Amino acid sequence: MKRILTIQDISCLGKCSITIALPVISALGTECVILPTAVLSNHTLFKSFTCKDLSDQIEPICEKWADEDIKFDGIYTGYLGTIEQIEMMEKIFDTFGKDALIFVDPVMADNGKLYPAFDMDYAKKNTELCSKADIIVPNITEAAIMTGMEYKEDHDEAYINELINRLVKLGAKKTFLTGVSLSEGKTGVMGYDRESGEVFTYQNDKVDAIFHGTGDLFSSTLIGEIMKGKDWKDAARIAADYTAHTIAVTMENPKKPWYGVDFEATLPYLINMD
Ligand code: PXL
Repeated sequence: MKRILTIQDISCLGKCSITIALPVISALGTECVILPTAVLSNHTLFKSFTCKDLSDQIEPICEKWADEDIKFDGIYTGYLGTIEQIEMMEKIFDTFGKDALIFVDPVMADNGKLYPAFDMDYAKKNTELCSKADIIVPNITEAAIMTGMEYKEDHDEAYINELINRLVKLGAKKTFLTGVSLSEGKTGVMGYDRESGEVFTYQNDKVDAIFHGTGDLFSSTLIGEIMKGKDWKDAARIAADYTAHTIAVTMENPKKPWYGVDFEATLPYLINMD
């Protein structure tokens, strides 16, 4: 069985980061080892939150795994709390990343804004982490911040191409840009493979609502499908379809929570997707 290490926070309430990565990656048949960077009462889009930083646990935990000679097929980083934690990822990549796919989702912003806990110094460090990855998965806001471009909610092909060109220069082998809307009523993902120069675009119907945790759902599905052996484009198509389907199912739930999507209801659908 393949084994992934995912490094991100535990938001006890809120359906994001580890509470999405663990069930989704497990459901796709890969062992998901977790390294929690912090424990929060809930994600940072609630009106307030508690946060216990776990930075001092990262090194001792990794030492135990190194003693056990544990190997990973993939390392997936998501929301990281601080610049110091990003610096720790570089060491983890050196220790455990030699034969692992390094997958960095530079979670820090959405809808044109940085998340409340972050500033531009953090964003700069996150950009550096992306240059160490095999695969990066920014949304348009994160991509604009990382490349010094203006954020455009309404965008055209020229803007997206420029964003992708600049992201590719960061150095990752594959770049997936999410939240790309190239025609009326559609949204999806654009991918670029540095080795072949191939560009890939996949669009779904757009739902006019904002849901939290959908980026984490997309990334967890994408790496889960890649671990299953799916080609990068098929994996992205499945991740986009699964995310869109989960949003549609959530919309139909009159009692849906405002803070996340009903992915629990759609996991059986994901398992059978091809
Ligand atoms: O879904 C991204 C995410 C992950 N973790 C925490 C967050 C957010 C988004 O706001 O606050 C703690």
